Amino acid sequence: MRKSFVLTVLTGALLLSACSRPVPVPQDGTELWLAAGRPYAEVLASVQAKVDPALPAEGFHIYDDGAQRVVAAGSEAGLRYGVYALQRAEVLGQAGPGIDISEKPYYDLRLLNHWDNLDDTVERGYAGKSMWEWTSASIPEARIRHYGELCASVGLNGAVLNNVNSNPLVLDAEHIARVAKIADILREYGIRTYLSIKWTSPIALSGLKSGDPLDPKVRQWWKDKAAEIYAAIPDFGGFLVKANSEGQAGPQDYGRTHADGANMLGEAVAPFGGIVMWRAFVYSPTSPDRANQAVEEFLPLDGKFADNVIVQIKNGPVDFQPREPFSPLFGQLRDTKMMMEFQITQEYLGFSHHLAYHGTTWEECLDSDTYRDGPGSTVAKMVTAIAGVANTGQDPNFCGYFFAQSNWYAFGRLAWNPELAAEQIADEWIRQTFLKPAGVSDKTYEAKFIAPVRDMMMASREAVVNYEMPLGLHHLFGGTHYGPAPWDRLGRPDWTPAYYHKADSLGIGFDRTPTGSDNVHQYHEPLTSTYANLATCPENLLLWFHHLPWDYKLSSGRTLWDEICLHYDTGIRQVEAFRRTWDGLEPYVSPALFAEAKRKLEIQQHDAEWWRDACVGYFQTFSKRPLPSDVRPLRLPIDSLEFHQLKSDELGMPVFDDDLRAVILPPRRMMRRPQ
Ligand code: GCV
Repeated sequence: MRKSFVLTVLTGALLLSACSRPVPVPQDGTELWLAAGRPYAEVLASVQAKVDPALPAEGFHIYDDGAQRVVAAGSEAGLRYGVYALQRAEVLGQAGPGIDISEKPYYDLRLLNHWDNLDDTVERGYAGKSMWEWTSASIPEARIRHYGELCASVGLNGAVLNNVNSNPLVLDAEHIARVAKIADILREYGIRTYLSIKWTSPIALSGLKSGDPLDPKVRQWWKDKAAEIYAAIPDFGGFLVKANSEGQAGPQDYGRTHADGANMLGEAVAPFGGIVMWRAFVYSPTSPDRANQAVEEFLPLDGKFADNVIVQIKNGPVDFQPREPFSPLFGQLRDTKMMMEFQITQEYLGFSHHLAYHGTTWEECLDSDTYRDGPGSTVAKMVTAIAGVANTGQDPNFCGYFFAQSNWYAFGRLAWNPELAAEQIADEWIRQTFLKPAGVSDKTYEAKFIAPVRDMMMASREAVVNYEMPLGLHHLFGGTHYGPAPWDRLGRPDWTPAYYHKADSLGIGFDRTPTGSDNVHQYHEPLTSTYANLATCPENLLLWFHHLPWDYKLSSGRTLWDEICLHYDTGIRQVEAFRRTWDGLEPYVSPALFAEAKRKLEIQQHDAEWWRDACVGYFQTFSKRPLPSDVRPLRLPIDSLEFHQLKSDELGMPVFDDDLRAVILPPRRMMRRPQ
């Protein structure tokens, strides 16, 4: 063969293989789910946009009038939602001729709650410091605009800017002026601004002697403060309040009720159309079951809240655990407006290190039937508004991990329409977030990239449940809420894992049946019986409701002990599978995103093993049983975990060594097991 021919053949072969191989498009995750669509302005310019007051205020109608595509909406905000809906439809391939999409939001209030502090730290934030940059001289306008676009694109219309553990200074003149500037930007995206207040603000800011909600001076102070805020921010949304909870003061300190407190604030903002979101996250250290407390405190107040007060309730009765049943309060209040509080930031699900898609978590909760008004009384129908604790920070990708962005997206989509399926939302998110590589057919991309990523996301939350706290176990966390500490039993009881798992030589689990705390009676029938009865209690909530012997037989025929071990091991195997899947996706995704998830998944596997070693190792000291033969042995002896602690940085993030292992610090005093 002549040399030139050989070269030609080789070059041709190389070119051919290059053409048939996908060429990933560079991207770094900073465009979030707006990456794949046409720019908003371009979509807007391509349609006839019109406001039609006959349509629902935030609703829209996208249709074709001959050759002209029209987006009609009840308001400017609705128009924005419609244009973003069209952008999404284009990416999803649903915007062909004859398009006809009419939508309006299910809930009027769709809010993010930012737990951002005035010193720029973020409580339970894992994406850097506060995105509002409270301590800087200027307002981070570009970031706020980007945030506004992202929120508007999924239909979110409110933001509480600061932490519920509020600093009274947020209500001083300087901060009100700053908040007004932020509100001016957010308003352009249809987002109303709200603030969390500290109950004792009148004392801290003006030297009043009391915070008693029935004291005329206190009432006047709040009225004046509301007037001051509304003078600066005419469309200010209102207040979010954490009172008499976790050391925060509240009306009970003055012998008054939550309703007295909420109504006083409600009265202050009512003339301006404002609202008060009063959190039901309350629990006293002396109660026999923290899960009972919200109902115990709030049921007697049903019907006593003012019209502009909404009680904001966390999805579960304890605290954003990887799995909880829905809070029974959703089924108990009848004459009080209720609002959902989900947690988007992954306080208990591996921070921004673990892949844990929450679409499935929230779908499970929203679809749960409370039976309050008979069958079909889903949680979604019981609430009239919805909030999510944000996972945003100054990180260029906002969330610290591009997979964590999917939870912000999913929250927005479910807030718009709680009937959407988690799987559909994951699918939409993938198609909008990742840029399809060149050289790949739609069919191949679908089969080789979209489907595997979607499957990973859909399985991810259950994987976390498996390796952190399966079968209804909950709150097995150490101090930072990142890693396991099932042995921890010092300090306030209901802040320790031992209070929740109650492991002893006989068994494990929290008895919430009538022989225990009787939490089951806070649910309506048939749930009371379903949960109380071992034959019908869902196995994924078994140890939430029951204390059971180690040799209790589950539906698999295995003992409880063996199933616990198996679930932890399964969780690790699931993460191993995610890693294999992700490694196979390298040809389809940008090098930056590929590397990011590769590293995070490695951390996730290490952490999953750490959880297994800690929990199985610790519970084994009670069960005194061997690991089942099909479960892999533990790697770390329990003593090396139990008497050490995790090193974390100033944001509470764990510190990893070069091998991506969490750095474990030398022994500390507190975690001794009682003899
Ligand atoms: C903002 C949990 C979290 C706290 C949080 C609290 C709340 O206890 O760990 O960081 O405080 O919930 O929701 O008020």
